[in-house]
Amino acid sequence: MKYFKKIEPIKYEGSKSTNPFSFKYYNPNEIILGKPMKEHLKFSMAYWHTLTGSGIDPFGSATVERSWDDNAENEIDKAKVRVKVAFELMEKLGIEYFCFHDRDIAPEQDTLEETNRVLDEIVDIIEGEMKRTGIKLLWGTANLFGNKRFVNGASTSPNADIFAFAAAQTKKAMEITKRLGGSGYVFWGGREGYETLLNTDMKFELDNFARFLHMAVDYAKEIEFNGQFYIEPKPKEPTKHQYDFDSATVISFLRQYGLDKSFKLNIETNHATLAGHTMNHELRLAAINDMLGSVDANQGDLLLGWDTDQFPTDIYGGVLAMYEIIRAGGFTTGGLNFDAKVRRPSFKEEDLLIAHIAGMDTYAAGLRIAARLWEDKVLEDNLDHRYRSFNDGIGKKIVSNEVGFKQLEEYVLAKKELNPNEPGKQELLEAILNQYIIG
Ligand code: XLS
Ligand code: NI
Ligand code: NI
Repeated sequence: MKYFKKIEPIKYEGSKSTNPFSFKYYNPNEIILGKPMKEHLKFSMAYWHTLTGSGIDPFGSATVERSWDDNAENEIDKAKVRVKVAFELMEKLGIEYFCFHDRDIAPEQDTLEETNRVLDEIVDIIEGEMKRTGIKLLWGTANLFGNKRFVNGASTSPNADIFAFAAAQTKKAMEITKRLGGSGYVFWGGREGYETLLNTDMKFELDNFARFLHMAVDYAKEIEFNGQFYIEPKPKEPTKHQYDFDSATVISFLRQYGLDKSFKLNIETNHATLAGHTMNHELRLAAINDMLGSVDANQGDLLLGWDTDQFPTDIYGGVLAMYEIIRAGGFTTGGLNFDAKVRRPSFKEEDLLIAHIAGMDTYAAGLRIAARLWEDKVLEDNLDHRYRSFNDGIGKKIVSNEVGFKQLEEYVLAKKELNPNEPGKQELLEAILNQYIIG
């Protein structure tokens, strides 16, 4: 314990506490809906933003102050120190999971062989820290977008050698994920998309993308990696059009290529925003298709059109997301991964703690409120009432597939007057939701 010496492990102090280094709503072992809060929420730290985020933006250089980086002699030493920092930070916060890309934990070297050797060295240290602390790997992934070789995509690149390189890199990332006992592996199509159709064979690229994923499924079987595969939808950025646009697009792609039994979705709030959807829409769509896997918990700025990856502080979104997760029966292999970075002016080391506390409290409060909504059956009772005309009579015949157009025409002609429509009660439900939120 040496990088955050001045900060005690973060404790739950309740909503009246004025201590910035305390949880106001997250009380890890408090039982909600029959299980501890920490099991509902399964918080995870994103290694890339937290350990490698520098505060750089298109207009300015790094801003963050990180004493551990300054004291390291070279990039490999830096990577080694960061492992210790990461685990100390998670211990202080009581975060029990983390996620990483291969290139966040270890810097790329001149050859793939050398890169993998350095990667193994860092994985050794991570494995030791996992044993020491009991912290687990939620998912691993490969960075197939940062290096300039991926300028035209990875598995959708027009260059077969790049496809091959992406496969080799993914193979290794799957191996280290297995070695670290990861409960999942994410495919986020970093540059799997296109800038202009003038130079793009869309069908060929999509076929290749599916070929790549089938190879991954085959290799997982071969090495007995039993973790869950996820696809993380995102509509745009870095390419103008990303193939994994949103939940609906990904689900239909997986079905078309016979991959739907092997994948679930990792849904990110900011990506939902960019796709023009709410997060709860994306979660519901995944859930009703039995594909709700994991969540990248962050938020975007509605006034900006890019992936700002802010820590989630929007309570309304937190409630509705947790409601969908409860409704879907909770996480199994997945969790809430803070794919979020501190703002550029939040450059102090302690800001890393403050930001995570804010995100954890937002989802913890969201869980508390969503659990009450769920227990009181506020929305579910309204649904039962709203769709009750399908419980008997002609409605029942429709849902049990007993009638077709001819019988329905006969029914209408005989009936003369249709049952009246009822109001949707949107404002009432929104007002009730406010009552639950404000208390
Ligand atoms: C980028 C993605 C990325 C994935 C992992 O927008 O959110 O961080 O979660 O590759
Ligand atoms: Ni993400
Ligand atoms: Ni993102």
